[in-house]
Amino acid sequence: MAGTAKVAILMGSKNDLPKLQGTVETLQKFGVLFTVRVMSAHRTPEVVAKFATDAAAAGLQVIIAAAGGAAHLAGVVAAHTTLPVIGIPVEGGALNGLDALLSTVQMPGGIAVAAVGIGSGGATNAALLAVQILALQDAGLAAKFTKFRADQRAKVMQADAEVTIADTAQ
Ligand code: RP5
Repeated sequence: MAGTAKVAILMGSKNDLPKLQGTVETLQKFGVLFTVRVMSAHRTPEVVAKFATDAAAAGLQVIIAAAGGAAHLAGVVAAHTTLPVIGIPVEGGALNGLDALLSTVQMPGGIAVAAVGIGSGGATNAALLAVQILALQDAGLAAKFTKFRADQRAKVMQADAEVTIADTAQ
């Protein structure tokens, strides 16, 4: 996307990309400018360190880091920046993402990573959380987020009206 990216979506492997569809689509839906990069905390550690160190000066405001297995990408990124870092544990591998979830969420005190859940819900929520962070200083984005919540509520109310069966108790 043209312009200055506010959010970076980092992933440890190109193989993670299909799992991040919700992240990409949600940021696009809100009109948030972002960049997408593949970099690995263990395969290209120097690239990760440089990217995270330079991120704030490059105009980024939130970093989303997705990784599977013994997922340390989000933690390593957080160690090299004061920007908020959101970690997505990627589903897959021998433990189906449970290893990534624990690696991402169990950061020792002192370096924070905001961990979302495994799966498509987590991928979408990472973007929503990034939007909420950016919206603190962007009234237009805050209005879009408020409308998103209202629309979501209306859909549930509509579904309730469609499926509700009147009390059959006599
Ligand atoms: C992690 O290891 C990546 O984030 C990926 O989820 C996992 C496996 O990577 P590949 O072997 O598929 O490249 O670093």
